[in-house]
Amino acid sequence: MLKTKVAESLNSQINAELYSSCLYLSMESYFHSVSLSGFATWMRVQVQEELLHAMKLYDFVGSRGGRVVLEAIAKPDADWESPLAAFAHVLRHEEGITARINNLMDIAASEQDHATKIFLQWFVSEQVEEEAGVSEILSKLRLIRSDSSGLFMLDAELGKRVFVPPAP
Ligand code: OFO
Repeated sequence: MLKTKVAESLNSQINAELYSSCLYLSMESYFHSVSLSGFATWMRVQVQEELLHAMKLYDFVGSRGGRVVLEAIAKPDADWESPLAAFAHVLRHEEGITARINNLMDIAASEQDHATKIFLQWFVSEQVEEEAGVSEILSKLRLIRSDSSGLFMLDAELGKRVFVPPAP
């Protein structure tokens, strides 16, 4: 059975992951509005990944006899001044999510909840990957600056991203 403090923290993380999916869905629409369909595809995959993160947490809470209590999801931004500004936002956001996961891990450790610690290990590794992937795109956008051919090449590259559901 989950202790109250751990259950509340996991519930709060479900909300954070659902917010992430809304933020990236909003970014998908922004990228469509500036005719960068490859960036939009990348964001759609990101939306699917965030929903998967939320559902992983949801299922874990249920499997430990906890109760999921959903909260309102904050309204995400709708506009960014450039693709660079959008991806800088993504990196800031993911760094915040990493801090939340680390905090969750600290709570699980202080409550001596070993099962939750093992479960959260997947999220710790996932955040390393997320930050690395976003940092790479951000570096490319900084190199490209206002070179539109570079931007279109990156758009084509990002458009190849596909959602790979994890093995059951
Ligand atoms: Fe769920 O990792 Fe991004 O937010």
